[in-house]
Amino acid sequence: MARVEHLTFVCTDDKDDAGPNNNWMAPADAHQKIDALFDGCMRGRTMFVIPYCMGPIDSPYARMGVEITDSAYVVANMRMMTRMGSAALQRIEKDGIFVKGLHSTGDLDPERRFIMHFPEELSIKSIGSGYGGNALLGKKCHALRIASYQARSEGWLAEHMLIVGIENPQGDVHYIACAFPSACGKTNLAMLIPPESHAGWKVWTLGDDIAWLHLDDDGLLRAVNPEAGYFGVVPGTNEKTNKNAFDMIRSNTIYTNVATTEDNEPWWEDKNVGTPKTDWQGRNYEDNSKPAAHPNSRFTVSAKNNASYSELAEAPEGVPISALVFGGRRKELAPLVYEAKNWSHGVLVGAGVASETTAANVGEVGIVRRDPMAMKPFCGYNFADYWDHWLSFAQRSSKLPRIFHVNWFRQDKNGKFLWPGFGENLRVMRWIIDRCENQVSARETPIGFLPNADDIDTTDLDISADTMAALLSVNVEQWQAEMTSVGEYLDTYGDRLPAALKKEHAIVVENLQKAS
Ligand code: OXD
Ligand code: MN
Repeated sequence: MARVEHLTFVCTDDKDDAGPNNNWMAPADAHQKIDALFDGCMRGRTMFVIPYCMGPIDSPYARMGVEITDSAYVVANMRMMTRMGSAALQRIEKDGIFVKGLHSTGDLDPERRFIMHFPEELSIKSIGSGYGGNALLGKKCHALRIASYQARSEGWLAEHMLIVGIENPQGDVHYIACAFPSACGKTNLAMLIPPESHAGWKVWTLGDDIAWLHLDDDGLLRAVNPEAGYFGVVPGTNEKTNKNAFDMIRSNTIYTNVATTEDNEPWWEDKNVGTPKTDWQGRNYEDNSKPAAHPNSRFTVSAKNNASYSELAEAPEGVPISALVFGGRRKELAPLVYEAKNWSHGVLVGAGVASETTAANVGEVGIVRRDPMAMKPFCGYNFADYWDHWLSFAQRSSKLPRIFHVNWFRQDKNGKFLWPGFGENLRVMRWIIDRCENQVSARETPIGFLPNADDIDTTDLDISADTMAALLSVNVEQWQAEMTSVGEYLDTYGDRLPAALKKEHAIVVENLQKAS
């Protein structure tokens, strides 16, 4: 029902290349261990061979893979989530290079389960789990862990980011890529429906989970979405929270771990239609104290089902990115939005991302953990080297996008959300665009640039000036504690930590000290 980080390994020759952010095993030991589990595991089953392409089929940025699996469920999902089949096979024949993936559901015993990555061999072996993130090898395993490793040596970035196009009433479109940890609303933001107060605005979805970012010949950062579908969290999806998604999953959709109604319709918490008869495990649903659908139940659907799907999602050259946005789920501390002072500071902002854990991973929910660039579970190499790679972009282009941080999840003392979220997040995205176009000034604070009180449009929104002030405040003492914690975290990367990142950290600490 979820990713299993404790059973997920990056197997590089040198342990330090995997870094403290990954579980590591020597490649030979890992092969031996997992091959023993694979031995005979498909006997009596059907073996499927899936050639697939990540990215538009004719894009220079697209990458190929072949997944071998004994799960028809995986085949059906990969058919929606990737460009799979003969076109991919032809491109593999042409390119001659592809990621090799081997998957079996095995006996589903958690004691006999591993998800292992061999970035130096461009291969993946996964056994014992049928969960999307562990079994659809094109997604997290290939498009993030293996691709991030390749991207470093080839000079690009593979990121856990949605890509969205925001069109103003004059028809200008800005493309923005946002990295939020799992189950923090990436799919909702990627498919946002402008509120009634925003007549004439349109939002176009390019991707809801992964972005591959390349510098083009002019120094612009361009993004393609390697995926062709969405594997989204179902609970909470309804007419109000995400109408595009709600409409999109009415047909040709695979539901995983949802409850069902008497008529065998899928049901989930906050669907607001129908009543569950059977829970996600197929039991009669009687105990109302527990959710009927698993909190990480999912839909899989082709991107073409989405009414807001952008045609440019198929463009081989991708789209130019105006802004990169990091975010997390934080009850307190992080303001609604702020802008990094420059690219290197933005890398520090990304490295300091933290979020309360969700049901997308096995383990306790609601604990704050560091999730740099929302890539903690997905970076296929040492984070210290990854930050160094991010920092290096400043030497390669003077046209890099600006970097921002958002937090939709601030709460008051009673646990009530301060910001309405969902479609209203467009108001924050507008400020981000205004900043990129040099249309508004901003308030300089020790942690970055914050909006002036009037620059976030709150027309028709039932929100008081005090609440806005709380959302846009920087509590120096709390931030000092935060920066101490960020510093301690960064120090766990030892000598490999880039000096430039340490310097950025020291600058923020000093600015906070001056302000206190
Ligand atoms: C996902 C995740 O499934 O991030 O996209 O867990
Ligand atoms: Mn994700």
